Amino acid sequence: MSLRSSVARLFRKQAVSSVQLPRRPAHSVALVGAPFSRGQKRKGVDHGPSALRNAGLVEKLSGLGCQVYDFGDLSFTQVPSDELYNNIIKYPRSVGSASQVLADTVHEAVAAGHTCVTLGGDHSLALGSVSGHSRQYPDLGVVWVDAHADINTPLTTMSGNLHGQPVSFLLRELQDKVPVLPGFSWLKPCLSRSDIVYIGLRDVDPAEHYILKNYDIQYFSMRDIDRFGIQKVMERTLEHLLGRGQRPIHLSVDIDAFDPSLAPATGTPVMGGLTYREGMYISEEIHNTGLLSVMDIVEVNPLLGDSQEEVNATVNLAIDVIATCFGQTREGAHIAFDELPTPSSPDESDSEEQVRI
Ligand SMILES: [Mn+2]
Repeated sequence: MSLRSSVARLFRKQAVSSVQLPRRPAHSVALVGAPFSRGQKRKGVDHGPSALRNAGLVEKLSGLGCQVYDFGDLSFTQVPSDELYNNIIKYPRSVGSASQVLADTVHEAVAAGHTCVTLGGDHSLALGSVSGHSRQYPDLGVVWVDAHADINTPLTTMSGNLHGQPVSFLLRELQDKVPVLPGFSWLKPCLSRSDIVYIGLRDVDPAEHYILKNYDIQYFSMRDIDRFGIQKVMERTLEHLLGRGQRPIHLSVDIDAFDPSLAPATGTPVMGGLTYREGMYISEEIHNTGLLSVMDIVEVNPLLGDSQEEVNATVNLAIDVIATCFGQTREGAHIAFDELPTPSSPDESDSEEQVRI
């Protein structure tokens, strides 16, 4: 009896050390740098991708068991004379052509079976990433985490910056309100008003508010997060997008969704944003769906921020958001154990005692 259990134990030890333990299926992640800044006016947001890479993003994802395919940083052709459209819209041809390049790359990445992470760059690049994503998965749903709704049309914008307008170009229902800008003829609207949910809004222009209300677009402002709590907000977000069936998720995270105390190095900070814990909860819930297909992380600007500490805090926060979307958890996780090691005894005869767990 005692001998048999000793042999069994010995055998099990060998089996554990020689057999590959079952692992959760690894994500294959395509990283696409989109160092683009012409959708807004601050210098430096084009350094976002290199800041995220230098802070160890690839190593972080690899450590989570992801296979990382780094597509590098896209290079965007300079448009020599990119005049204002309608005396207000800045760099339409530059934004249009960069977004077209990004759309092709994101499409290529998801068609090859990768989950794609686009590193901005400003939020105008969502024109490209959502378009390219929808070319492969026309039924995708978007979670847009942002202080701003980015849904001005070229006719309602007060700043003329295209990073405040991408959603208006993507929504089918708005197309009779949106002119075709020079450089945008390739772009086809690919979302319906019920395909997007906003989280974190707190700086919404009057025309944007009109659009959200009049087109019945689902959003959760910071006030809604205060009222319902982030758990309820995520439950309702996922019910809205997935209630009638599974579909790929496009997560578009503007780092300015977070409170400026956490993410100061960004171009348009707004007081009263997401806490670290709310941001991690959103990311955990997205990961738990198993449906994340493309994510954007945008508006990290390493040239803003009053100190290196502020820049590092912003960059590390962005990395935590990405890592959490790919399985980093606050409660811990394990893939390398299926049982605990047992102290070995010099006398095999009493091993039965020790095996009892
Ligand atoms: Mn934005």
